[in-house]
Amino acid sequence: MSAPGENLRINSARLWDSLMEMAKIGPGVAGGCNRQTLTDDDATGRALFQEWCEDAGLSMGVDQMGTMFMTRPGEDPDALPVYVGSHLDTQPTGGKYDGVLGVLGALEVVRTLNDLGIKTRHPIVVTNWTNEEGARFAPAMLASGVFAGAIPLDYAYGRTDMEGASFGAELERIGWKGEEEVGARKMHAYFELHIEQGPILEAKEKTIGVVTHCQGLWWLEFTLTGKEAHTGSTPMPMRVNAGLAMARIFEMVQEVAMAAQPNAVGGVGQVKFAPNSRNVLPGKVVFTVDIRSPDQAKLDGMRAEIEKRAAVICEELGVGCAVEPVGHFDPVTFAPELVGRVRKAAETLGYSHLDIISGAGHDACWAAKVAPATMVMCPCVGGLSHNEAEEISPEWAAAGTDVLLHAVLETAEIVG
Ligand code: HGY
Ligand code: MN
Ligand code: MN
Repeated sequence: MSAPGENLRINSARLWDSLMEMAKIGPGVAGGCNRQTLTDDDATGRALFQEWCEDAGLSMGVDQMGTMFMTRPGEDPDALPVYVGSHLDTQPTGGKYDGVLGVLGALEVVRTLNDLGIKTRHPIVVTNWTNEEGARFAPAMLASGVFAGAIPLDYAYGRTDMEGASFGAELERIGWKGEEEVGARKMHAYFELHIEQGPILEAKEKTIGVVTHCQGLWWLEFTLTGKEAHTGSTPMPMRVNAGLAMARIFEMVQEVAMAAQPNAVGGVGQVKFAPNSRNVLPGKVVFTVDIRSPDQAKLDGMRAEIEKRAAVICEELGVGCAVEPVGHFDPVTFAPELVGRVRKAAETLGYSHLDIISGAGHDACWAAKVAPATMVMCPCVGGLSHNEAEEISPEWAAAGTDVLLHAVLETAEIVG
């Protein structure tokens, strides 16, 4: 079936209004959002999304990880659905568009098809994956990881946040633990629209990112054990200083990532000191090293070097060192046929475009394990994301969703 003409576009004002409406739920303190997974705000956002979807004639299914599947029927009851989605959960100091554009852009695709009475052979399923961010419960992309069979359901249920609350208990508490077996659904294809979260598209003045790959990731959780002692009266030679070991490991991670350039990153976003008292040397320091690369050998090489050198650093300081991988996926190659449809859609619509490797991880990375999958990206201002100042233009949002519409339609096949 040929792709629809260049005049077929989404309703940009309706999309932008929906983005702004959703952004009011779990607002941040600086213009962004703090709608963390399985919080009451997440539940409120889910309810609003469900209302909008049901108003658009979609029927809801929810799996045991709380992922929401909103189905628009197709004309062929035997045809596997085309899934289109992303995530509504945000970072604690997140933006209004990370993930949300992909979920509400998918809903806008359906709303546009409804407006025009367009029918498709394959059903279309608008999807909101639970806990993409991994901010409250590691790892990131947790529900899509369980869906792809990469993460056991019980492991996911047992993950705990900084206060000790478990994923499973919180999912029950907010009333979004569904009945469906996770991963039982089969996909004809999966598309995800997402902001780039990096500076490339804006810098190169390209409106659409044609996402060919996504870099792989390791999240290595280090637990360093020192000796709690007085920061004033304990002589320097007597200290078993886990905080010092942490600092040296941070420096070393930076050095390893810089030595692995180009196409490698490494850093730490979260640290927990215990007892975290100003005048007590820490007995325990827990932090997660986040390393990524599109090159498998480089990614695994960085992991091996960091773990080896961290052990030496801790040995020298008499500090205990335990490492647990709490997040991982290998570099992803998206389905060339679907990537081609995204590129063709951008050309049909007259949008400048650039092939790009995703720096951030996405649910599409796990979907790609079980079905042909790909992504569409739009720029974001200054490449800034995971920051309340994250910003995109209505034009970029509309362009990305127009391309999503065309690529999805070519895959779901217009009938009648
Ligand atoms: O970590 C990531 O890349 C994503 O934002 N969860
Ligand atoms: Mn995201
Ligand atoms: Mn994110």
